[in-house]
Amino acid sequence: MGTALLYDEEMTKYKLLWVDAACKIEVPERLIVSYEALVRSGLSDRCISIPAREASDSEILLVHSELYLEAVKKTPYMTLEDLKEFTLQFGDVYFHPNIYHCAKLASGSALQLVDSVMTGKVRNGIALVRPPGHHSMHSAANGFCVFNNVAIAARYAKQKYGVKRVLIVDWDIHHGQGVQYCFEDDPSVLYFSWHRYEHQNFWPNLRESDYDSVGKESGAGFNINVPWNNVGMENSDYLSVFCHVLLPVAYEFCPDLVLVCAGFDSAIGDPEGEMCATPDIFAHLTHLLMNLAGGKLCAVLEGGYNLTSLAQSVCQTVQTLLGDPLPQLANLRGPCKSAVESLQCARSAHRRYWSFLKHATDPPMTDISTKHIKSAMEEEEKTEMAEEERCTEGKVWPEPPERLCPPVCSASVLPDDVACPDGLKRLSSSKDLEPLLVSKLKNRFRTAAVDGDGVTTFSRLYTLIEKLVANEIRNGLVLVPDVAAVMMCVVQDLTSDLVKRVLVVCVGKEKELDYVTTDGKVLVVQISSEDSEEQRSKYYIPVCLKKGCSDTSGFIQAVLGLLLPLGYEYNPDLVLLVRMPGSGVVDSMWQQLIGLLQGFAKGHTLVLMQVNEKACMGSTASALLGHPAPPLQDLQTPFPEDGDALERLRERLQADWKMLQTTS
Ligand code: Q9C
Ligand code: ZN
Repeated sequence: MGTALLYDEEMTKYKLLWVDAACKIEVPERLIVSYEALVRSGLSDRCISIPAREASDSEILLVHSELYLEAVKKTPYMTLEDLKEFTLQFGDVYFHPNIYHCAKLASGSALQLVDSVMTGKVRNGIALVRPPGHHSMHSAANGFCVFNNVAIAARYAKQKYGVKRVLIVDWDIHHGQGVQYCFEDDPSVLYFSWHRYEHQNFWPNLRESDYDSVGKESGAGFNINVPWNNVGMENSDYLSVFCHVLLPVAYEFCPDLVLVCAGFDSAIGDPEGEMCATPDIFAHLTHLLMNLAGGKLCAVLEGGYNLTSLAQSVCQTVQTLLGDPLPQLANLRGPCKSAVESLQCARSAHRRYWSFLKHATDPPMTDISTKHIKSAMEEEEKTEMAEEERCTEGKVWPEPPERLCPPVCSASVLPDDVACPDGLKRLSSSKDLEPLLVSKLKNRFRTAAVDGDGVTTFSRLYTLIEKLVANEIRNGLVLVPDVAAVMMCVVQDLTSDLVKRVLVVCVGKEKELDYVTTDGKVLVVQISSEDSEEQRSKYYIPVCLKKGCSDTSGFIQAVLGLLLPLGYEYNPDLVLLVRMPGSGVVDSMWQQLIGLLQGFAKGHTLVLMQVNEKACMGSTASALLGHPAPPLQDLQTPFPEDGDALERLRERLQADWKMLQTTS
């Protein structure tokens, strides 16, 4: 199952034919550099190339009016003067004799991509298209857009494949008002958009782009706007909104298909967005969506006007779709004040519709009332200040680091009588451990946790860890007789010399866990039904759920709202995932967890399981090999006390962990 790439040079063959300051940034080179970067990096060769096609009239009419389609149809025969005049009835868009042809190809490319994904020809894919789509409306072109490629694709997927729920994630820096209008009253399509807003001072200056446009009638709750009221937003701001707004709702919604309005004008260096998120953020945004809908994700290009950051961002997105390890994001500082305000307002506006946001706290009254358009002067001052504070002029940023795939994806350390799951490489030989380490381990052990000669498992395990650190193996699965004891050894003896920061995720009860954490070399997050004792270190975070790990709703809430932001801020070099015997975690949740944790430590995850839990080896192996997790279906409303407890825990930890901040 691969990744589809749609591209047709024909879509580079239209351009602005007159002078228009607003439109001059939408150039054919946008597509050329994006594609060339994919070719140069070898990524395009790894994709499955799918031909574009023209969308048919009836497909375009799924979203647009006949009158509008007929009008656009005439543009290829217009004179320059006619084109100019035709253009005048719309906002920030231009026409060209070949744009109708390209617009049909752009929409048709999105449909070809949906076909490839829905028929199982590929797992996911991207369509590099021009013109973009998300601003175009029922009867109007707008913002460089002619036909609404993604909106058409959503209706098409519903009609042709009986898809029940479509999630549209619009990470372009402009509000896709065309998409919002299209699905405003439709609960089968959940539209999420973040966008530069500046209290309505930024284009398209619409009142309805604010956080309080939540959808209408039966579609109420299915439109999510997160307005950015400042420029200069960074990686932390984007990730915070994903963890605390989009993902909880997306998981509760449980889409059958994810469409991305993949605009890269939200990246650093873009003249429109003026944001400061780096191109590697798109690797993480993509990754965070790849376990929804069983991995069925279609990205369709929208904006992106800095050719350098556009090309880099496209490559990051495609490389993630292909399953390569994620880049580490260092120094996440937590969201800025303005971003916290925005995400708090969005959470608050949606808490009545989504049980996963039910316990969100209301913003102070000053934030909740929509601010009016400020005077031009006041606004200018504010913008200048914000820019000075955060990202300074002359935007330069380093090229994203290379994302090297280890020669082995997944390895295992198993007792000799246990068969190795398909696709995993069994580690059977290993070099001898240092005598000092052996005596340490022997001291640690009073139990029969070690096999025959006492150290074979440990020497294999040590070899595995060395190979993870050396990037020779991406991840590993380890079966031992006593997970609790081995976890202790891994943390205290086997990783201490090799790894700077270990994130330990403990699924289920283990009482003696707290003493492994002292100096920040280890961060322990434990999810169980065990009521947490009072002593709390910044680096030991027990999460208590009423029904423990068997309650998938509470569990996924804890993962999205706590574990992910903590992991991003901590930025581990190794993730140790420990499955306590009898934790009760269900298979699909376990796979989701493994999938999401792959975003940390360049995918270096070590899964520790008890020998008597062989039954879940297959699903563990599948997740480690990068197969998408099955969707979490029919999630119940979380227990109110769990939602409450998570919210309180997050509030308490906010002082130490800035990425947990959801309130100002
Ligand atoms: N500086 C897309 O990114 N011009 N369209 C705004 C304010 C319109 C953007 C002028 C920008 C349209 C797909
Ligand atoms: Zn845009």
